Amino acid sequence: MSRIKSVAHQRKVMSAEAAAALIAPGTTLGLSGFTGAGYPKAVPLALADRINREHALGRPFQVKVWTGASTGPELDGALAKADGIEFRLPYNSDPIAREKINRGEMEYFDMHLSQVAPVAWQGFLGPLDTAVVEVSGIREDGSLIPSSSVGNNKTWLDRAGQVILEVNRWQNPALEGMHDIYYGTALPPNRRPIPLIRSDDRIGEPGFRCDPDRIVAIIETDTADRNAPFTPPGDADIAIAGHLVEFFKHEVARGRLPPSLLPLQSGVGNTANAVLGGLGEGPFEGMTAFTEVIQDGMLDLLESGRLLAASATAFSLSPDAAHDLNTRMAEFHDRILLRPQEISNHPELIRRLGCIAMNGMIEADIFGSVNSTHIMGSRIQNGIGGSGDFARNAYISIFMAASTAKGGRISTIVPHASHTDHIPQDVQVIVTEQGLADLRGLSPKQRAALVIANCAHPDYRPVLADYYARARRESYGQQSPMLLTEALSWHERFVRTGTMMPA
Ligand code: 0RQ
Repeated sequence: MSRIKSVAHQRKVMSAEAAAALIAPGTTLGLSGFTGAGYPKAVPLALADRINREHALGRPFQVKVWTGASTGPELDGALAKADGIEFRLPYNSDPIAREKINRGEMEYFDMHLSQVAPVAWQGFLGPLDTAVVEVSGIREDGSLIPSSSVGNNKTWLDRAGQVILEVNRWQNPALEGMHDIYYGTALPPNRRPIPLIRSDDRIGEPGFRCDPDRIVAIIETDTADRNAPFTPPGDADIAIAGHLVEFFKHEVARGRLPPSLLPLQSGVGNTANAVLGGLGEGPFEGMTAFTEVIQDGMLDLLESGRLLAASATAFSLSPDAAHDLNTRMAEFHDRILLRPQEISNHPELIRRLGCIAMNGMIEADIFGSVNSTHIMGSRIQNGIGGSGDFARNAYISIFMAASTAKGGRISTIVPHASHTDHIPQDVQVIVTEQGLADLRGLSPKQRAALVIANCAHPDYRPVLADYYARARRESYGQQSPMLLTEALSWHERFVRTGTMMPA
């Protein structure tokens, strides 16, 4: 049965190829999608085919791509492979697009996820020509039932000159009612407080409004989201989770956190998932989440009853968890809310609710600067995502990683970060499998001593201690002791020899 309940909308149904023909070279697309959930699955593929044909005829054809965050291979992968993306924002984890960016063949503007919608309204990025948005249905009144992610879709639908919709039958009909689309945002000087007091408050509408006159095409699809499987947590992940649970217990015991903790934000990846698993085994009850994505561990916590409710902008589930959720969506219907990312990641809300932010990192330096995005200072991995939105505004901002990468050839605790996304003022706790460093209230010298002692891998700890001891003697200044010629020598050594370890 068609998910399009409005007769006027049914008349706009066409093939993905016909819809792709409506997109002009050089224009800007606002596409749905957030970590492999709710991205359009037919039009980008048809557009990539069209771009390939144009390129074969020697005609240039590229577009500018704005999304919610990462998407799926049918979008970023296909368009990047066709050399079809001239410019991309705000977060990418597709390997083909990553390679193009790192070869200098694609421009990538990596920005805070909360700021994408406001920036689109400010207008300095130019006009948004076409929105391509996946929805799970169209109601009789023409309002749109969102899909498994909300992202920036409200803004794309409001701003774009023309709108192409993909109505995906694969999405569970029980998604209807789980979204909270807030229409109260505005640019200064007309901004007003967002009336959200608790993380699970409903402040908006269950669907998107969309002017039917701007809808130029509707495509019906039946295609699964791309759900990446989680590998079972490794020893390092389990150790990190254990250190964090101990830290939270300690904070509760001292009266610095309530027994139900504060609204949790958890990043993506295996470590974050293992931490959620660890919280499920800890003593905490009545928890809530105000976060960006709902991953497997979050569903387990909801199911156990320890997590009362979760607010996010997207699902980010393994295939097994997605299948499981699809069969039992109704059970979670009233306990999960999906919001626009300008609300799920809103700095003022994060600050006011007092979120506990837990995010992965590439590396941290001994003073607590964190690099979330760049390998050896110059190669992009993914992007800052929501980590900056949360880290700067959280009640406690935590970054975590195994103490080594690439089989021990890289130390993730270094003398000086090769790129900085989060300055020491925004990094309060660093955790590796070796231990946890609570850096709150410490000077740079106190931080360095603790990070080296608690977080560095034993193979690298003496080398780091030696560097720091010499910096204490020879540095130009002693507030943040540093040896300028050696600060990045570990990275330089890795690039030259394949390991950070001195010979
Ligand atoms: O490389 O893929 O070749 O194996 O980096 O690292 O250990 O698998 O960790 O998947 O948790 O990612 C920071 C990238 C960590 C992620 C980052 C190599 C490592 C591996 C991935 P391979 P792991 P994770 C909300 C919050 C920013 C966005 C964010 C991220 C690959 O967490 O993108 O926080 N964060 N969003 O081998 C060289 C090092 C390395 C290194 C790891 N020091 N040097 N390579 N690697 N450390 C969610 C969203 O915003 C959507």
